[in-house]
Amino acid sequence: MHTPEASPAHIAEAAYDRRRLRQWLAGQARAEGVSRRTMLRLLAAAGAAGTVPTTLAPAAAAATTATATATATGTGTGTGTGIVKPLPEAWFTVRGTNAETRFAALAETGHHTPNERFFVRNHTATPVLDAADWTLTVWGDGLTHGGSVEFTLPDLKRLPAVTRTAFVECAGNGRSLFTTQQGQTVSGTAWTLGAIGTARWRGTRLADVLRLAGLGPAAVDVLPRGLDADYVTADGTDLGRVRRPLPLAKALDDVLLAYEMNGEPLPPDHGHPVRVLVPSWIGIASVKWVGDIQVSAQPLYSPWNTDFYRLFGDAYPEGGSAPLTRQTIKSAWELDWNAQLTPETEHRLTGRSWSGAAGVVRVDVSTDGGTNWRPAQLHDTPRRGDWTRWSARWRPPAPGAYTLLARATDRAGRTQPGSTVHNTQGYLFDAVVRHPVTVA
Ligand SMILES: Nc1nc2c(c(=O)[nH]1)N[C@H]1C(S)=C(S)[C@@H](COP(=O)(O)O)O[C@H]1N2
Ligand SMILES: [Mo]
Repeated sequence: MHTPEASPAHIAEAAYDRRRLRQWLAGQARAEGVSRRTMLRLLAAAGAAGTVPTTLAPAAAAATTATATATATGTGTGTGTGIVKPLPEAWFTVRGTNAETRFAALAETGHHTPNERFFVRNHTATPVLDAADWTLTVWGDGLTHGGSVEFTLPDLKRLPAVTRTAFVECAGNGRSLFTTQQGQTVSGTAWTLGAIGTARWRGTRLADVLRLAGLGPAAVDVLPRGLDADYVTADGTDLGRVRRPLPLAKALDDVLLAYEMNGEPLPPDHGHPVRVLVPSWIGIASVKWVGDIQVSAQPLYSPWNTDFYRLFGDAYPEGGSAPLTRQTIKSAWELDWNAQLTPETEHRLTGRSWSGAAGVVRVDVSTDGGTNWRPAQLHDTPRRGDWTRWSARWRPPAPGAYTLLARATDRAGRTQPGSTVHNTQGYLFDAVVRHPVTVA
């Protein structure tokens, strides 16, 4: 992480990853059928181009114990996105297989993002799964018996249910600002700030499921995997199904197997019937359409924590940073880019700020390009893994072009900086955004 944090949990995460990397370099860790030599080369190459070598082996045959009963039949809404729900222009900007929520469309919503307006990030296409056929297989040598255990949806629902509000935010949210605001080149989906949504999730604690499955003392990693189709890169490399290891410490802490979103069964695009929900962490950790979870006594790797979702670039080690975990801190105005406002009228401008480390306790705004600042009024109780709504009154003095800025501070003392250190894949943009508006 380029923003150091001093919290015990973060130190544990960082130490964990260093140990895992050492074990793996020493040949003691598995990487799902990908040879150590290939992985070493991957680590070295990823920094340079952010591309994936064509020799990367497909996911290992460990999948035999998984129930891949589903087929990726997501045909989309005729837009070719592979997304099932309607994507009205007033709410979304379509970016390939993804749909970004327009922040202006959140002005009319409450604390929680309605499912219909929640952003979608799909590596391939939404698979339409039948909850009645769905099973979750928990397997691996981190279980005391070393075998596999299956759970149906009714099995999960018989366990104690937990409800919590949490945002899901893509690690690349704000990526296009590296280019438009800092003049830098980055690769990946050109999100503005709308690759985030906050929902009330209901589900089963992953910890409860792991314990029931026979979690053993040797387990260190769990690897949830989606039932969507294999992800094939632009150059034709099949990386297998979306999967990303989670350290056991996080898996046992606050992770949910969510089956409800804002009081409804999970919609197809958001992981129906069950997704992993990893509060405060980057979106990729929250694997949708989860079909199996490997529990391993050895550290695990997948392309989603080796060549993706690390920070590469001049400011980072050659092999990249440690795999990204927590989200960074951001703010967004609930206004379109270049929104038009009337002069000499008092406007109530609104926005939201959030941080992966702690609740946002303060937001300062500027309506004159950053010369003068004043505190915004906060409208939510600050909570970690959640956003805080705010508002500020502004009476534009005269017609013209203005730049609005909002700068959040969280309870852990983190404040948005003036610029973000560049990384090639454009992750974790946290700088104060310069939002242009026109007064006319
Ligand atoms: N199975 C699966 N899970 C996935 C993904 C995916 O493509 N397939 N995308 C991930 C990424 S990169 C993000 S940011 C979040 C997005 O969640 P949402 O589409 O519900 O907003 O899901 C994550 N989980
Ligand atoms: Mo993401």
